Amino acid sequence: MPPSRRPPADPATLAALSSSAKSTISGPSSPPGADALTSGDPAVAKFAAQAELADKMPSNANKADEYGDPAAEGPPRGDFTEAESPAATGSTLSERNGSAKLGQDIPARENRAIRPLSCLRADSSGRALTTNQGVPVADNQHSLKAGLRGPALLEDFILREKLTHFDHERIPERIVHARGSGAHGYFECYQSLSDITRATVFAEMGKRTPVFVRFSTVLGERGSADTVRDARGFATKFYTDAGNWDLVGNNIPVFFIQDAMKFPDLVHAAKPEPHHQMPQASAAHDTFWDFVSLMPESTHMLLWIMSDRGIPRSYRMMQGFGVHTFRLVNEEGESRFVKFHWTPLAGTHSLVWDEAVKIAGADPDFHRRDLWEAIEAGEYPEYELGLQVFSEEQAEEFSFDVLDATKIVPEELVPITPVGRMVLNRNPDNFFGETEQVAFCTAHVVPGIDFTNDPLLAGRIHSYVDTQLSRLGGPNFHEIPINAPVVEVHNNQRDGLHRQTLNRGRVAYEPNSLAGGCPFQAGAGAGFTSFREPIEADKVRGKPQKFAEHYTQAELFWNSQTPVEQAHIVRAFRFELTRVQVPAVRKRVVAQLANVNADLAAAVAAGLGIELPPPLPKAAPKISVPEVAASPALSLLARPGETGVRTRRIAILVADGVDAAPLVKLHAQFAAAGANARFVGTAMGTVTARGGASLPVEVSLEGAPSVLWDALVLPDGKAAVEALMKHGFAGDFVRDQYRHCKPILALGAAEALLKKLGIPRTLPGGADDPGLLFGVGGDMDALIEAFFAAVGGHRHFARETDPPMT
Ligand code: HDE
Repeated sequence: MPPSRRPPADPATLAALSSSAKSTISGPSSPPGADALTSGDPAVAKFAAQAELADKMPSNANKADEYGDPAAEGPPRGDFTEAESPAATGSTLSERNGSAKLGQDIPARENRAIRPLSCLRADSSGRALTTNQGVPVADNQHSLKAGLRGPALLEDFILREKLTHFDHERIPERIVHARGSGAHGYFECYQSLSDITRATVFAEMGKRTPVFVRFSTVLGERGSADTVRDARGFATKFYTDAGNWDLVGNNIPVFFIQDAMKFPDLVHAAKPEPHHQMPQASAAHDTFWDFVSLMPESTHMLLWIMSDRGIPRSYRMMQGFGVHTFRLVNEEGESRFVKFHWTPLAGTHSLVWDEAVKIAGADPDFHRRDLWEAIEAGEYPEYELGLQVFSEEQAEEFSFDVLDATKIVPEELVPITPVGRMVLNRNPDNFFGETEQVAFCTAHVVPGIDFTNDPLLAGRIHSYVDTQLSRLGGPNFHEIPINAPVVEVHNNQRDGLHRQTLNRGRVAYEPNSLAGGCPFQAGAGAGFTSFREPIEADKVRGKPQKFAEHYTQAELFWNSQTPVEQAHIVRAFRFELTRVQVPAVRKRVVAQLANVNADLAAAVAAGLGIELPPPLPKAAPKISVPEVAASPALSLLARPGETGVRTRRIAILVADGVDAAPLVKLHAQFAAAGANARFVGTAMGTVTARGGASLPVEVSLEGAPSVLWDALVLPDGKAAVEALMKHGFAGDFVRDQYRHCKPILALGAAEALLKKLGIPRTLPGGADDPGLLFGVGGDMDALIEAFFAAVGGHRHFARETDPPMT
């Protein structure tokens, strides 16, 4: 119905209008006339503007469409009218009175809350101390006292504010994934995926979307060591132009359990035992292995965790996975299943166990430091996003269920298509404000991305929002700057603890006519609509039969590992189960492994000094002919990466009497290649090289022991080598480099040091050790080139024996 403009009013009507407009109760029976809008009286103009706006909506035009098929097929956009005057929807006439605090303008149709984080960054340079109320603080050294030796006074609001704030600095840590590190960056789309998804991140080639990523361990407390054996969280918040999308994944593509109902049990079993709160950040204890050996669906993930994936070299050198099967939905409402894969440009690389244990003491912040340093150095970590896209019909044919989070979809079955890359190019300003307060939620999806019925995912959709209520203190955590989307937020949710937004106007409900129907429902065209999945089912508690098969993919993983990786898996099980005290639990785990592979079970049993038990009974037989029996892509060694020596840490050992020239050359060439080579001495200060020149020691053996370096250069110079031979820590340093299979370049006289330590020139089989290079004069450039290749190759496992011979 067209809006009605009333004729000009007589003086009495205008007078009544004026007094009513200044009252908050009742008003004239007839609507204001057209001249009221321009009467010159702001109260009358506001009153008239709102009346006119409401008049434009004589009924709820969409109401009939809320019922039956129309709504289900695609909700209509809400009926709305834009107010001609901003006064119509304002809260107060006095909004015209600006100040330094309030600002001067009326922010009609604008949402300032989405301003970039730069407007919140505080810089105190050149500024004096103030209280939180902005009052300059004259004295930050003393509390207020009655006399210099007298009692402190309760009146001291400055001391009390300072202590009170300090007393409340901590917030509850995350229940799981408490220990983490974050970085900002962007995601860049390779090509438009609009044929398969409406998600705007994938809308066009080259499109960049800001992201914040948080990597984490799962079990440890906030201050625990980075290098423990554990899964790693890999959570990405995409600040898209259709709202935030959180892809909250792990570095392992499967999970321990199949149903959210078991998550608290799993975490209680894995966390420190409740009576003595031990062990910290480790699953190597009775309750974990008791639980998982009674939950055979965990077997597949156990193999991943016990593999070197459980001890990554760096957050920059591990894959990430969305784990669940999700849906992509396009404009036509067509859905396809999808699995998300992140692959690091730096390749997939891990620590070795003895090294991981020692790093936990030498540098508990190893991964945090590595990420920070790489970004500070401009060596921005990069990951490619790949999708496995498949249809529901294809999934029906698989021998496993794609809704079962303990299963992968092998690449041989559905290839991975690269769709974009993520670059992490900015460290946070403030750990607490960004990395600690960031709230990832699997419920945060955007149009074009949708859930499947994975029962684990269903629980997560609830859990992540719920946990923030106590962790971040209320329902407004979306307003915390790191969590706020880059698009405007409009709804009728109001109030709650720590609310920041000052919603203008008196309308906080929908439908309304007093705000012209705003904010109105976006409708199917622009808004999020759930994929219309037909469901005909009984309400039950249970699992599909395909979920009952627990071992085929664990065997697939085992079959896909190289012999070195298999040996590491055996040792990891041996270590973990040695920590277990109850024999029945050890035996049960070995019986579980017997269902995966007889050699694996036998090797673990031998390591524990027990007889090989009969296999555990199976809930369902193994798949007799699985689609894929071995997948080389599941080996860590399948992805050496493209970054070579960049960011690798090279220790150049120095002592008085070194031959400086080749070391200086190596130092410079590594720096030029983006590596981090440093002179490491037995003590800080300088060393005097042969010929009298001095070399600066950058760090001591004590400050940065062997495990913190990726490769080692041993110097030439007889006096220096003799000094190093007499230094027990230098011996440990070299021995650990060798044991951990790292490249070593021994120049000239340094060969004697290796000999003294019993380090063989050759591999156990007698062949040359490709990670052990010797330089005896000759062509230094060729030697450096060979060493670069050895460093770029990371580890030289061919020299590894169990136990180590050196
Ligand atoms: Fe989580 N998980 N989870 N999870 N998870 C949390 O959320 C939960 C699961 C993962 O860096 C918590 O904000 C349930 C699978 C990551 O901030 C909590 C279930 C995967 C992070 C929670 C799972 C993950 C979390 C703790 C089973 C791999 C860290 C604090 C139904 C795909 C995100 C928080 C960050 C964090 C619950 C299972 C990954 C308690 C109930 C499977 C990477 O809400």
